[in-house]
Amino acid sequence: MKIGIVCYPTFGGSGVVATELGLELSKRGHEIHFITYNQPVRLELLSNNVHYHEVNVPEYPLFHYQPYELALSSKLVDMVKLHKIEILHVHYAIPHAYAAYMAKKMLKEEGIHVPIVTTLHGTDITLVGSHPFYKPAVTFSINKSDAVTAVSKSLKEDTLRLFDIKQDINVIPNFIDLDKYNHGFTDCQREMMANEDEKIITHISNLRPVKRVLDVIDVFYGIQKETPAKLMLIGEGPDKEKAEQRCIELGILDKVIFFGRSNEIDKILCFSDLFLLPSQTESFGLAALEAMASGVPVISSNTGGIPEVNIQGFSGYLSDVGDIDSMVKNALKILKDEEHLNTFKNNSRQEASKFDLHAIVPKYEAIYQDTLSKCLVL
Ligand code: GMT
Repeated sequence: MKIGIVCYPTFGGSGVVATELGLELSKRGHEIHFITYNQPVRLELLSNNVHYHEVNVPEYPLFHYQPYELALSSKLVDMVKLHKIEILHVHYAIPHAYAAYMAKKMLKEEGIHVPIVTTLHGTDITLVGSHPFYKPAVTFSINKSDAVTAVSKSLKEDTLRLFDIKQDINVIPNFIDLDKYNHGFTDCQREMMANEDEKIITHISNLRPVKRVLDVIDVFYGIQKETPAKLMLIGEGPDKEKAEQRCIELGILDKVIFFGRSNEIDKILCFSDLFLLPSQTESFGLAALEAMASGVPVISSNTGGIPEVNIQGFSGYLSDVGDIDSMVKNALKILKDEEHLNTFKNNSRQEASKFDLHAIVPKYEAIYQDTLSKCLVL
């Protein structure tokens, strides 16, 4: 199949999932066209089967807001025609599903039929999409998609609760390439990061308020009072300064390493003992899954789709949002001795293997096939 993938090219989970999906589909013989405003961060290799088309938005002083949707739908029209793309898969409803619908309509005028698959990722529904300023357009574009998928059962329920949806929503969970995590690094440079007796605690996110980064710092503060530890904080975002300030207030800045954005997450996870994800809301928690695949147990909140990934008492523990004491207690339970920690590490790997891309990607292929055959009938 010739598949056009629209996503955010940034470090966010939706862009990561879209990119990894495209790369795997290309290995399975499909021709993939990424259409977005920058080369996606995890898209390192372009090949015969993997193409990237940049959406340019010319600046014009009249516009207070540059019309990205317009540029995107025009680019989609051009690329579908030029490369004979058969199906468009848009990740994140806003504004991708809307722009794809416009492209579909324009193409129809020229006798070209291209169905749209929309994947909902979370904040496009729970935080941004349900805002009254966007809701009618988001509802419309979900309902006008030819197929809709959501990354967790919880996100499907949220979507049905928050919007008037007439479409079936297929749950296809996020996935990971387990081969990437069975690397057996020999250069796992733990000693550069911490002393032998120190536990390594890690958090990775875009440091937005929804991630509750101050909770990460507070939980770490509680942990290091009881056992020697270092915190690795990976990511950039609006709450980074607040996090640094909290570390200064608590007198633990020397125990916290701020990495900024990193493309070497697997290398950091390989020496981590525990992952913290205390989010306010989280439709899935891809970062937690990536940690688990590296054998890192997870202390998380119990919000949204996280319980579908992190299993209570097995791969980690879940607490109510903001319950720092419970998170500290649970973290110490896992870290209390090496044997216990190793059991949780093994369990995490085992649980993560349920999300192997070889099991999940065919589900998307089946949706494409099904959608294309339905559109042929119409
Ligand atoms: O979590 C983020 O801040 C990024 C965001 C995104 O849209 O890129 O992530 C959402 O999609 C990820 C991939 O499906 C999910 O793993 C995240 O849970 C979800 N984030 C939220 O729901 C807050």
